[in-house]
Order: sequence, then structure tokens, then C-alpha cells
Amino acid sequence: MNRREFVSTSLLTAGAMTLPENVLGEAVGSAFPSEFLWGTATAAFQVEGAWNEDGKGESNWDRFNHTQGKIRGGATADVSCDSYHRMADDVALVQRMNMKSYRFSISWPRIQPTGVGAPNAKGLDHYSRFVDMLLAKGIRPFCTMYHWDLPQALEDKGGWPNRDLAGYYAEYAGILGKHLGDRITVWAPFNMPWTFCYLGYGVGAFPPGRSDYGLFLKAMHTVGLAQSEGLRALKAASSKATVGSAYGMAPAYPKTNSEADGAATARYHAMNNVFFLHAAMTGEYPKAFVGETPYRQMGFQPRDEKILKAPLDWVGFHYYTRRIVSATNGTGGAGSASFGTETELDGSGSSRDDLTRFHAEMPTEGPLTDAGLEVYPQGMYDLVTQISREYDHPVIEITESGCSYLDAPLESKGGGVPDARRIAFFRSYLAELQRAIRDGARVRSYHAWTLLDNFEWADGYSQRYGLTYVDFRSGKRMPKDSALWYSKVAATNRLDA
Ligand code: IFM
Repeated sequence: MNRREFVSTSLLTAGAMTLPENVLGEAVGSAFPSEFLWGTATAAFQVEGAWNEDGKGESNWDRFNHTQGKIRGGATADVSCDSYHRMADDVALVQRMNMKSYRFSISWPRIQPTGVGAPNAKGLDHYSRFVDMLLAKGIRPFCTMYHWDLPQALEDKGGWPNRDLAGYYAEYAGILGKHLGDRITVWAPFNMPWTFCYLGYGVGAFPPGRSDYGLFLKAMHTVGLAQSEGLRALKAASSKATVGSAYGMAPAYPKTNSEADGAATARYHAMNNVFFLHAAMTGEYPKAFVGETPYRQMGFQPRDEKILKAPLDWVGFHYYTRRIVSATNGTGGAGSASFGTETELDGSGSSRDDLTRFHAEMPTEGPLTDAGLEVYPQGMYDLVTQISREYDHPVIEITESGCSYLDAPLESKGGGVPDARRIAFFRSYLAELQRAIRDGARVRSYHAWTLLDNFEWADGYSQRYGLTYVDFRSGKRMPKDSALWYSKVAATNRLDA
């Protein structure tokens, strides 16, 4: 399909909206399973703009990006892609890309401006119309309930280290289930929970900018409780709700064959990949620490294991790049290696903290994206098959996967955006996903990050992860070559189309 066809036609309207119960991944020849759900993903704060419209409350990220020195180039997300006003354009783009699933997030402060109390009708109405638009085009709405924008009023009450937030979050989940649960059936309570707890409270790169390991541990436990309480509240409000996750994960490989590095790698996996998954499935936190789990420091109370256990219906996670892990005896200390949201902030050779005692590196052997992340396709196979093995072959959704390259429109190409490196990235990652499916992994979807270039958190607009180029001065959207390629893959279900 050429650019003109892409822009003027919708090749293939995505199929009927019934979700297969069990998409057992039997890839035939070089085709993906016939029911495979091709998708893209975004997050409210990164694309919506309209930061103070229609009764929306201030979020922690509004406060943070309005504070000098926190965001690269002093950028804000006040307007960003303006998707709040351009939602029809965005849905049309998703449809033209032949997507069958769209993962978006709901901004909590649009629904409850201060995080508690009666819902804001205008906020609910916005998402209700959005979901209707997706369904009208045959696109599955996949809702992330929290992608990092906390009502500032709750941050003022202590944020996630305050255990009360689990209860507030459950109320919010119940509101979403009651008002949208007749149409949304696929829900992920949190996007990358380890990341916002660690970067927000452990090292201060995200709001509220605290650097206190004790607060990080408390935040992790509150979020663990909130995940389960939220799942129950959703299901109580909507009999159609299926609840999974959108965890950030990275396949971890030991630096050497030593027993110590092997054990450190297992701790990394427990802490960064499956902490919340394990808690939901079993009621226990996995062994992420050298000694006992620091229950007291986490604010664990008697019977919390009963609250934590709330088995997920399916397991969703992202994959960007790998880690190499080694054991350390040293004490913690944040270093300076930062790669956006795929962050490792350990100082060189030291561990993050005294309790986990591992050091995680992000290798730079392979080709690098413009965000400095190594392209490592095999990690997709390794991670998907590992999670399949460890959690009894759950249905898996790949909730994010993508790359930042700074390609821009070229006059000589009629305004097109040639981004061959992004196409190569997706082709190689998807080939490894297909291999995992052939080997028995029950993967039912892949969501490319991301539909549009957008606000990349503390990196502002300095990174471009989109399949669609956005001119942030005019708001104009221009599908990159990768969007054309991906729409073809989605239409034909094949990588070699
Ligand atoms: O933009 C982010 C997204 O919000 C969460 N996952 C990683 C992406 C790229 O850094």
C-alpha cells in the first residue's frame, strides 16, 4: 500500500469485536494466528493535552512538568498531540492502519479531579464517546486505568507510599467499571508499576521527585494492594471485565556463569519483571531480596496476602530491551545512566540498594535506537517463553514494544517520513514473537508503541516513538513509512507481505 492509498482508504476494517476466549498461538507457515490482534498504544498524559479542561483536576505530572528544570527543554504536555480534541482523527488513523486493538489510558484526574468523590460527568463522557468511536470501527478498546498521572491532591496526601491510596484507587476502578464496563472488557490496572514507584519515590526522576528507598518499598506494596482491590472492584461493577496487566519487563541475563550472578539475575527478574504478577497470582511477593522480604518496611499488615491474591485473567507486558545482571556486595547509590523510562540508575558497578544487591546494565553491543536502547530481538522470544513457562502458559498480550528514531518528513519524498530503522526493528521483534508463538506461547496481541510521536515524560519531545510523525506546532499527523508497513502486516497477518 502506498501513502496515498493509506491516507484515502481504509484497507480492511478490523473484524467483529468478539474476543476469542483462547487464542492458542499456532502460527501457520509464516502467518500469525488468524485471530491475532494487531494494535497500537498510547497514554492519556502523553497525547491528550487539554490539561485543565472540562473539570479535569491537576495531576502529579502537570505539577512536575510545570516545575522548572524537571523536563528536557522545559517542555510541557499542556497541548502535546491535542488528542483530547482530535480523538476522531486518531481513531481514523488507527482504523486506516488496520488495527484490531487500541490500548489507551484513562486520566484519573479527569474522572475524579481530586482523586476521591463523585465522578466528573464531562470526563466520563469524553471516554465514553471515545470508546464508542473505537467500537464503531471494529477496534477493541483496551483500557489502561493508570498510566502515571495521579491526581495531585492524592500526591499531596503522601502519594503511593500512603496505603489509603489502594482504597481510593479501588473506588476509581469501580467508577470505571460502572460507567464503561458495558463496552470495555479488557482492563490493565497499572502501566509499569515498578517504574513509577522507583523513579517517583526511589530516585526522584519522576514526580513527586523523592529519593527514599523506604518510600519506594511502601509505594510498591500500596500498588500491589491497589492492583488486587481494583480488580475486585472492576469485576463487581462489570460482569464482562477481564483484568490483566501492562507490566514493563526486560529479559535478564547473568553477566557470568557464577552462581552469584545467576542468583542476582533471578532477583532482578523478581523485582523488576514479576513482582506484581506473582503477588496477584499467588498472594506472595517473589524472592527479590537477598534476605527476607522487608515486610515491615513495606507496611505489610496481617492478612495482606489474602488481599494481594487476585489472579489475572491474562498477562500483559512490554518489551523494549534486555539487561545484563551481576551480583554486588556494595551499598546502593544512584548513578547517572538514564535511558528514559527504561531506566537503570545504578552507579557504575554498584547495586541499587542493600536489599536486592544486584547491578543491572543496559548493553550497548547491538545497534542502538536514538534513545540509546540496544535493539535485541531475541529478548522477545526469551521473555515470552520464560513468562509462559513460569506462569503455566497464560494468555499473553504484548502491551508495548517500540523504538525512538528521529526521522522527519522529507520534501524529496513528498512529505513522507522514511524510517527504515523502525521497520527493521518491528520486523525483527515480531519474527521473534512469532517464533515464541510457534513454540507454544499463547500470545493474542501485539501493541506497537506508539501511534503518535508524543510527550516522552522527562525527555519531553526529544524522542519520537511514533508510527505517525506529529508536527507539534500545527498538530498535523503524517504516517511514517513504518505505519504503512505495519498496516500491511496487520491486513495480511504476515511479516513478509
Ligand atoms: O513512552 C513510554 C511509555 O509511556 C511507557 N513505556 C515506555 C515508553 C517509551 O519510553
